[in-house]
Amino acid sequence: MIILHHILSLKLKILPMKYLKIKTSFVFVLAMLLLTSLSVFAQDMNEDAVAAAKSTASNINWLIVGIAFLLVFIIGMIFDILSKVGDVQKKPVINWGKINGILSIVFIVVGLAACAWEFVVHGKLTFFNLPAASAHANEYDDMFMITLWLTGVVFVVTQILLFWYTYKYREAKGRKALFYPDNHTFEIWATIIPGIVLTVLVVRGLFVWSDMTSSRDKNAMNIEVFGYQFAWNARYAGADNKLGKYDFRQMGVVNALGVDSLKENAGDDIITSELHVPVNQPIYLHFRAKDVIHSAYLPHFRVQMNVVPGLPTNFHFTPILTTNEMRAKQDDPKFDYILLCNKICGSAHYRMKMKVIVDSKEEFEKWLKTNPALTAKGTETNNSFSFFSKTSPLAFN
Ligand SMILES: [Cu+2]
Repeated sequence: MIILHHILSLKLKILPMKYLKIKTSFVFVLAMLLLTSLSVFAQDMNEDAVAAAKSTASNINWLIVGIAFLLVFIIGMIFDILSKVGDVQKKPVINWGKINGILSIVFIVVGLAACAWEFVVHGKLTFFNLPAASAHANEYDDMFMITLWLTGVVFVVTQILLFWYTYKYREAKGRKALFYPDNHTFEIWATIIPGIVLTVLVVRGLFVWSDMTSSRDKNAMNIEVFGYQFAWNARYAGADNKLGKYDFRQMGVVNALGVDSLKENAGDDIITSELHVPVNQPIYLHFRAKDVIHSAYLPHFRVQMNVVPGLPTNFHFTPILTTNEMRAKQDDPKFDYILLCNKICGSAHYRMKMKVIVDSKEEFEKWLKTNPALTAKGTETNNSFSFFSKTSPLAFN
């Protein structure tokens, strides 16, 4: 507590010493602890999370927590006594320069080790461990890895230098700081090199992004992805490959998507709760949200787009491996592609996901015909329809 009191008052200069008594520090820490625990419980948690939190709480060994607090308190007392002894002797007993220098080295070693651990252990949970299955995925991954390596190397080197020099030039008796205000040559290069590197990365990113999101392909299959608390629907454009108009005033229990089935292009639309897409077919996804901002995330296809109420967004991609091909490739018969919500959109956000199945074009047409169109007339049109024979045959071969 005394150390904390020193940190608050002297080291961080948050408050002058005379205004901050030890008791005040104690109350401050207590208030912080209380607030932290309150904010944890204030979150809208589902039942599983509440159960998990309760079991974690019961697993805390309060005796160890108490001993730890006591240890910190004793160490603080020792430092306080030593510094008072130094004051009386008019010669400091504690060498803070040395302590801070050593702590810098400890910090960088432990910090970098923790970074490495994080990469090895949790790196597996990121999408880089997920196989890629879209036409643009390889270029996207490539770009990400180049940026990660470049920034990673710069991060490690600069942090080591920063903490090493903090240690090397720590406060010591008789050492005087060198006044070194500027070095133009160094500053010019330190601006030009990162400037060029960042420009190359950003410009390449812009090209790849515009390529990924543009809708130049007129033969792309139009599919709407509709997000709401807490599920997804897909709407297929049917025989005309044109999505029918919708009106939010028509949204209700029966017509969840608010599609006006009597309007032009709408009758043959098909609404499903699974997203099937044919392989090697350019897909043009149109995103729409009912209530709050969601984010459609298809990790295997390296696709993510915010789904915003009142603001249509879209994304263009071509799946290149069917679900069955990917199952064989991964040697995992249970493998499935998935669409997840990647925006914390409410209490049941965690279950907002939709299965994605990449079919061969025959399988896809067969599946689509098992789903009814919005109107009986639309169903008739769809049943005699093959998307592939009416659009460019070049898309498949
Ligand atoms: Cu959501």
